[in-house]
Amino acid sequence: MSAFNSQANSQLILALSKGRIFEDTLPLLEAAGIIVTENPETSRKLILATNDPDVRVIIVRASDVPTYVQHGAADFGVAGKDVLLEHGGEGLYQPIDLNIAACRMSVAVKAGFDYETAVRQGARLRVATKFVNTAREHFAAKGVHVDLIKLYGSMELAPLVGLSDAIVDVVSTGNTLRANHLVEVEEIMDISSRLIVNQAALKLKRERLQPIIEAFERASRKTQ
Ligand code: PRT
Ligand code: MG
Repeated sequence: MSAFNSQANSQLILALSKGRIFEDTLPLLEAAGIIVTENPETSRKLILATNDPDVRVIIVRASDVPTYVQHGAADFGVAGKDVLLEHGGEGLYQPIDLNIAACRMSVAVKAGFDYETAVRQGARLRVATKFVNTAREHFAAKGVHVDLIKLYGSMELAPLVGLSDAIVDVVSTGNTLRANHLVEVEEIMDISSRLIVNQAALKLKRERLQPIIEAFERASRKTQ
């Protein structure tokens, strides 16, 4: 069996995205006695070593984390609820909300756009978003007809150039919306990141994974 085969029972691979999720996960890893010894911001490596020769971290796009874990290419990972709702959660065990990378999913429009009237009049609303599943469900539950426009980033631009009437995006400080003259007109849900575990790995590697899950749980409770 190759050293990289994640089914080797003592080897663990953790999938993280660079930036806020990586940074907010470091203290949780430390609580489990795991120190990442390389920095993804300065290294070009996509597989990072830790102080534990059996534990490695892979760096992937935030929206790819559930895919790596679902297929067992990573044993566990950390992903936002926004990303998990789009992925669907198939093949994933989600034992804990880590309460990190907190934000909210909201509807925003250009300042001056009369959202209430547009919704009430029942005209089709053009909504640009990366989160098409969440947006579809939100507007369907309200009985609002929407044309969804799938984007992969910079949603804030869409209403400014007439691509859409509204956007559905995650917001934390609201600075990006304000800088682009957009206003939040509806909050869809609170978002935070969860620990996700491959269902087969949970059974085959329980001895290694369980103490880490418990340490994450204790540490994330403390920071709440
Ligand atoms: O950047 P990339 O396209 O690779 O993917 P990503 O944006 O999904 O990844 P990343 O690392 O930026 O975010 C990872 C996770 O962090 C998301 O899935 C969310 O669950 C969570 N999170 C928390 C956020 C934010 N806060 C956040 N503010 N994700 C994105 N943002 C963006 C937002 O899209 C907007 O463009 O930051 C901008 C708004 O920030 P404010 O502070 O100006 O409101
Ligand atoms: Mg981003």
